[in-house]
Amino acid sequence: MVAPIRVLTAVPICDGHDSAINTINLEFIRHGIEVIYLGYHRSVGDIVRAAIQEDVRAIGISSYNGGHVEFFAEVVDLLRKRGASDIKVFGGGGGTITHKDATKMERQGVDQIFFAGTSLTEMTDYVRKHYGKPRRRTAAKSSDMELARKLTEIEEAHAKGKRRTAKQIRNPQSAIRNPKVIGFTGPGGAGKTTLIDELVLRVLNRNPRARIAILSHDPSVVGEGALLGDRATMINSQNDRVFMRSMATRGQAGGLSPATHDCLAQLAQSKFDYVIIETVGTGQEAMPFQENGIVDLTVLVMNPDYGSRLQLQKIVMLDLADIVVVNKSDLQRARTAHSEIEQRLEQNRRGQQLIDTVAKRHRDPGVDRLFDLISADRAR
Ligand code: B12
Repeated sequence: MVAPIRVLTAVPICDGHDSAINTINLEFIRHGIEVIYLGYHRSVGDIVRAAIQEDVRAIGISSYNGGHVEFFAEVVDLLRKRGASDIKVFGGGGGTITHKDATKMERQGVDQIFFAGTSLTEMTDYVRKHYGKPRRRTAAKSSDMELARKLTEIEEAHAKGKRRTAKQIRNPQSAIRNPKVIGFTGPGGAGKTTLIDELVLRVLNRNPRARIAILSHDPSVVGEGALLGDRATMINSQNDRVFMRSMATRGQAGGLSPATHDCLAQLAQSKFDYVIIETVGTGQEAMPFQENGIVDLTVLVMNPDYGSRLQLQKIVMLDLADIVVVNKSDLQRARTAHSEIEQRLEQNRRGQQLIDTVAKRHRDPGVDRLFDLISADRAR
């Protein structure tokens, strides 16, 4: 088995035209490509940082609001400055990018511009042909790049059926666990990513030297391509003190990837204060952090709209989580949800914490409380 091609896609700053890239992302993932989607209104710095951390083969930019000649050139330039010229740049923007512009952009180092009328198949074939072969690497120029490449090695080793890379990663139990590892899980749409992003902001603000790693998971489409879209929701995590890696489940059920443990072991040996793992949106039976010692603390994030009280009896993570969060607690059903979940947790007699949050709200007191709980044992 060969690991899927990974590309990053994004729309430039001051540009909200995301319809084209959404269509293209979907076509790519259907053809076995893993797409890390950064969203729209993204700066050159955010795009290049994400591309390096995700160790992608190429960056696909969709640009409609003008300024494309300069914007694409700045991306190519910053990649070069950061020693990441092995990451290629391509893109399109319908009729807003003229053939004359494209010629100039290609001279400036852009691989290819696609014009109006190009079929989705042509674009997919291009990516497979040009970004599917092994690449030549130069020495890593930053700690982010070095770490990103190690994570790629781990994922590639797993794709070939090997659990460990030649570099002999220690397993999570024996690794020196400096960072606090926190696992976030819960159903899709509960607001896990937004909540994590708000917690990241609090960590960054409280400690000006703190560094955080995030391992974020999204499902692979029948074991092949995947849309890794959590970065598109992140605002505060677009920061040089945050190392984020998006992982596809690559055919494994349960919320994590086959390579998660080894990647976590690698991160545990790097200099982070916190490592946050976010699972895919999970179902009632999921126990993603059951394997011994994988996390220090588990947080189950729930949406108040889980259905009837009976549904709660079936959610296994309600027995296992250290903290249960009812996010979107501004919704009408939230008070009922809080008391139903509270009663359910009381039956466990484990002293589990229950917190209400509105993660989308800035300075939410519930998120502050959650932050105090998870950072209680960390230096201020
Ligand atoms: C749909 C659309 C909108 C929608 C956007 C919806 C959305 N969420 O994306 C809405 C109505 C919201 C909108 C708003 C605006 N729009 Co508008 N919009 C368009 C429109 C009609 C189509 C663009 C599109 O999605 N095409 C579909 C894609 C799939 O096809 P394509 O463009 O031919 O692209 C091909 C290739 O280039 C390639 N491709 C494209 N991107 C990428 C990326 C990669 C990685 C790859 C591999 C390939 C690739 O894929 C296609 C293959 O055939 C264009 C006009 C036009 N006909 O192009 C104007 C257009 C882009 N908009 C324009 C403008 C001015 C605006 C507004 C500023 C209008 C206003 N005054 O409010 C706002 C700004 C929005 C914002 N926040 O940025 C102008 C831009 C002018 C310019 N740059 O000089 C255009 C050109 C219309 C015009 N003629 O004036 N817009």
